Amino acid sequence: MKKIFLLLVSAIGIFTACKKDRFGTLATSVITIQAKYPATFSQLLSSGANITLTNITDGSIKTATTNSNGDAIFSDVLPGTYNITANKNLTAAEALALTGISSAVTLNGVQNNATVTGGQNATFQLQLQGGSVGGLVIKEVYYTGSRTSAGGTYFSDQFIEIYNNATDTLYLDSLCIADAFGNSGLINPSSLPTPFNNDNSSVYASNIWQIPGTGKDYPLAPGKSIVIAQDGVNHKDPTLNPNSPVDLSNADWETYNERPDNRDADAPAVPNLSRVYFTGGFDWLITVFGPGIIIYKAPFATLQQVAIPGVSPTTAPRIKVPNTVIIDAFEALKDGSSATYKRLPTGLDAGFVFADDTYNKQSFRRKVNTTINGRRVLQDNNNSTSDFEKIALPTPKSF
Ligand SMILES: [Ca+2]
Ligand SMILES: [Ca+2]
Repeated sequence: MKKIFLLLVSAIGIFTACKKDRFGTLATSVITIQAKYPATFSQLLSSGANITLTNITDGSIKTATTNSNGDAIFSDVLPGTYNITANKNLTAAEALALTGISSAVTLNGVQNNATVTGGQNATFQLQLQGGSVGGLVIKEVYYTGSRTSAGGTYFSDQFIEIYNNATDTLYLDSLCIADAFGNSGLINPSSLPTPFNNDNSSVYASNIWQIPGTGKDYPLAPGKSIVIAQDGVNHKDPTLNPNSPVDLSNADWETYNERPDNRDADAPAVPNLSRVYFTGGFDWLITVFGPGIIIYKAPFATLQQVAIPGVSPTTAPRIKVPNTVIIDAFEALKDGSSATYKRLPTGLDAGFVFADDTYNKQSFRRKVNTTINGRRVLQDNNNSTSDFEKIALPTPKSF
């Protein structure tokens, strides 16, 4: 027993020696921990963040909250090695002011193995991250098409633009883009609303295209977008339609519908989406009367194939995409009185847009809600009526 007591005394003696300088006073340090918001936020320094300082030698823990300068100040910190964590919970209202999007979020920051040297004051900066606010949204849908100088119809210049409305980089790998089955309105006297309209929990897709990649091959930075062209070419080319409003030769992706008769040309400079499911004709023509578009992530094999009620059994089934996997949706109908033809559940999209005519070059672009550090934050209230504006000419990759 006496031996153990002596050992304890000497251990405490060594420990105490570490804490003291040559005058016998404790050689502690003042340590400042600064919590910083992600660069995409409207403010740099985070006040009210909870900071924890854990001494990894003895496990002792100190906590403090950052002040209005984003600093948490710890006096009397003993020399040693520390793990530092920062945590900040933002209410929806706080997130709205910082990110432009009203959504509660938790941010965290970590610095492990920070060295505190006896008697030397130090500042450590912790970058808060991990709480991405916002997501991928459909930024623009140009579906109306244009007229040729001879008055003919031209629809190969359609495109869909997808935008990263989040505060962090998002990955497009395996993202699917699909159009919903069903008429856009009373196109002809026999046009009926979709027979699937009693299901408010799913969208029934006619065609599905997918961005390839295995997880992190296709990053998209906050405030950046991709354009998916029906055909990735300059539609203003004299051999196509000089009246077309768009040059899509620099599109990020195109829908190349490979067929034995080569009716769809493969633009070599623009990568092709994967064709997951297709019931269309020569190309991915989204109806010029107004399409329903969804973006989602789900493996095709997990989705149910459902026959269209009331049609010939030889007609290809549609793919049931549950609302739960759908990231964003856009609905356009033939005109303002076509509401009964809505194909998308109101929970996904409470409204719809409509153009003044077909082939009139009008496009539909999501409104800008606010701009933070030059990054546009787009409005997303799950209602195409209020979230989108009708514009006279499409604006791929711009506003
Ligand atoms: Ca094509
Ligand atoms: Ca191509």
